[in-house]
Amino acid sequence: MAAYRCVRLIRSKSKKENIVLQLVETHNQMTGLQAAMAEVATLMEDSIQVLLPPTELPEAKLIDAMRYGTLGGGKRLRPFLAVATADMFGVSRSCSLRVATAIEFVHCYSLIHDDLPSMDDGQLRRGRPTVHKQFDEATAVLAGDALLARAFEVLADPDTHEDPRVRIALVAALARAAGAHGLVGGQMLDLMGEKTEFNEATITRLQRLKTGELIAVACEAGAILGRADAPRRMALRNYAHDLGLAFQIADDLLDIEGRENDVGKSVGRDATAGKATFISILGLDRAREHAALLSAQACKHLAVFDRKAALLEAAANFVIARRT
Ligand code: GRG
Repeated sequence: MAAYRCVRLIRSKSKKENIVLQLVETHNQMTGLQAAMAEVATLMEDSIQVLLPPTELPEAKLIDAMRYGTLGGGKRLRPFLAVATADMFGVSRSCSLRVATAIEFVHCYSLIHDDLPSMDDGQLRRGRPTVHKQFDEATAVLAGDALLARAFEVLADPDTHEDPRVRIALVAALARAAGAHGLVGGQMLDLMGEKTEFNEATITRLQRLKTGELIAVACEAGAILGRADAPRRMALRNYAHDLGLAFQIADDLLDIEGRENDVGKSVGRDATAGKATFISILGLDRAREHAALLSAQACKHLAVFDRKAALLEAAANFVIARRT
């Protein structure tokens, strides 16, 4: 409230005052976003606890590894996007949180598998030993597999939405994003990138598949749940497309400039593996500029939603400013 009054008091009179006004608005936007992301992160912990309860069955070790790989960490960006877009269409939180959790299960599965010795051989994830370090390699493979299956089980459950057509649309969208022309296809290109020199177009495709498709489905899921019309669904896809690429460039920058303790995972791995990234092609400065451009472009796609999309706009600014 005080910050709002402050904005009103300094209504632009000069260039300097305009800058101050902008700074205050950005600060307000980020504070609102942080609160909203923290809220979703808390709700996600509860939702994962409910959808992945501990067990004393003989396969408890597998469930423990799934819980270890999903609970207690991460920015929960994809769940936030799913919940925020669903909120825009007035969808109940009980539905959107189940969808957000399913998407996070797929994300966590991909991180667990990406960290395996046969892939990136990561030792640290979300500030803790990776799943294969904490348990063992075979358990990490199985935990990832079981999380992927659980994601679709959750979406197909009538508790997620009463209309089977909506549930099928959600299953189809997540399957597409997770599959050969999504996450897994992107990971394949990523592995090939260690031995092949990719041009900018192929790197863009790699990143769109590996990172962008899951971010896109998180945004689209809210629209599917809210039975949004085609133009609104397309606007969200376009927003997510630019957001995903901006997010990936920020991730590449963190891999070079971030400190392991802040980022919570091993850094410097792309350069060590000789992988082509946006930075190896564009250089640091142009990559940073490109990320800022994509973030601004992402916001433009939201015009159709007016102030309803304020949190998504803030998220586009957040992904390029983040330190973790
Ligand atoms: C193994 C099928 C398979 C896919 C792996 C997700 C992925 C594809 C690789 C992860 C490696 C990586 C660093 C990708 C870049 C972008 C990315 C997905 C970063 C991790 O996502 P964040 O920052 O992580 O949202 P948190 O921990 O906050 O959830």
